[in-house]
Amino acid sequence: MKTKLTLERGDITKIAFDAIVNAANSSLLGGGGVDGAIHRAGGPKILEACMAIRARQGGCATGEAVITNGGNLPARFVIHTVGPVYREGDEKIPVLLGNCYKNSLALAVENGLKTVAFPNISTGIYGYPKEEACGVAVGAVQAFLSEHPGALEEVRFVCFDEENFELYRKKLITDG
Ligand code: AR6
Repeated sequence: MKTKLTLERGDITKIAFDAIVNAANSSLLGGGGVDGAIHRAGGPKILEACMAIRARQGGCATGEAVITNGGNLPARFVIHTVGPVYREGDEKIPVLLGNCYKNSLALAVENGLKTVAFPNISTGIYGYPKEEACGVAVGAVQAFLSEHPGALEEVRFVCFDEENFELYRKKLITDG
């Protein structure tokens, strides 16, 4: 079956999917933005699991992803990925952002998960221009889905702000 690619305006902490993705930092110890919202809503079990991963592998590199329980969230798991801090003209930056989406989806498939929701990684505190980030995110997800047909049931972009929501709406209509 073809994977559904969907869009929602709202708060990702409310999504009852197999996994929601967190725009974390490499310490995995929480922060502001969506990371702060996920840890606040999910409670201490998520942080405990992040600390166990830190003890094992010393955090998470930019573009990589790790998985924890979902604590008190409606989602069963949280996939924590670390987006790049934006730097204009650096060719590695879009590659690293694309890796966040690709590696998060790969981790979901490895764990037998079927539904995954993403926030707009790097477009808040990390300063990635929203339109460019939208192009990278949609491109990376579509590439993964065409390479792994039927592996997932639904991938959803959850946009907190109106600007991102409109960009994704236009992009997803354009891409069919
Ligand atoms: N649900 C969905 N999206 C949200 C929510 C929410 N509850 N809250 C914010 N957003 P940011 P980054 C959107 O800053 O740029 C943290 O301190 C927000 O509108 O959360 O990757 C980490 O610890 C924006 O579009 O993440 C890192 O240090 C998007 O989430 C750093 O911020 C990403 O904004 C990561 O920065």
